[in-house]
Amino acid sequence: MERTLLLIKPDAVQRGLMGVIISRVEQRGLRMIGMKLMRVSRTLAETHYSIHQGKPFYDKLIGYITSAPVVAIAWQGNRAVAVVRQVLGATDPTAASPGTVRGDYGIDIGRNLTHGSDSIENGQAEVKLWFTADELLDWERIGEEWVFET
Ligand code: DAT
Ligand code: MG
Repeated sequence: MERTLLLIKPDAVQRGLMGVIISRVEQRGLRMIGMKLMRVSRTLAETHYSIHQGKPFYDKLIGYITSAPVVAIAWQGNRAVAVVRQVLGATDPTAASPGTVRGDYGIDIGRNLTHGSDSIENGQAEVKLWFTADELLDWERIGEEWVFET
């Protein structure tokens, strides 16, 4: 089944938005299979954002993500990657629709509160990068048949 990585970035943790962000995804019906509050090392930040290396915003992005604790969450479920991206909204909060996390709580692109994996392959890879196998739990939420048709 699809897996995806959600990061609640330092600004969202500092602003007390952990709960509302988790709730939005949880209520959508995805199954949380791993979660941890952690400080991001420079090495992990650079690996995670390697695709953006050399871009003008790269140094600030690494500084931002390593500046204070983040919450990393692995989610599983049908269409998990697209669902989390939809809940988060567009990268630039002023372009994100109202009703999305970024559209409701964000303003600057460099303080956009969250990260969500952007493809099925990256979802698998990012969950592996951020979690060890024994940090991921195999369980079933009750009533998943009322969320997923198959
Ligand atoms: P997303 O986080 O929506 O997947 P992305 O992968 O293109 O967006 O970029 C990663 C992060 O880098 C993004 O959350 C915020 C920052 N960023 C992206 N484009 C930016 C820009 N033009 N100026 C400043 N920061 C930017
Ligand atoms: Mg991205």
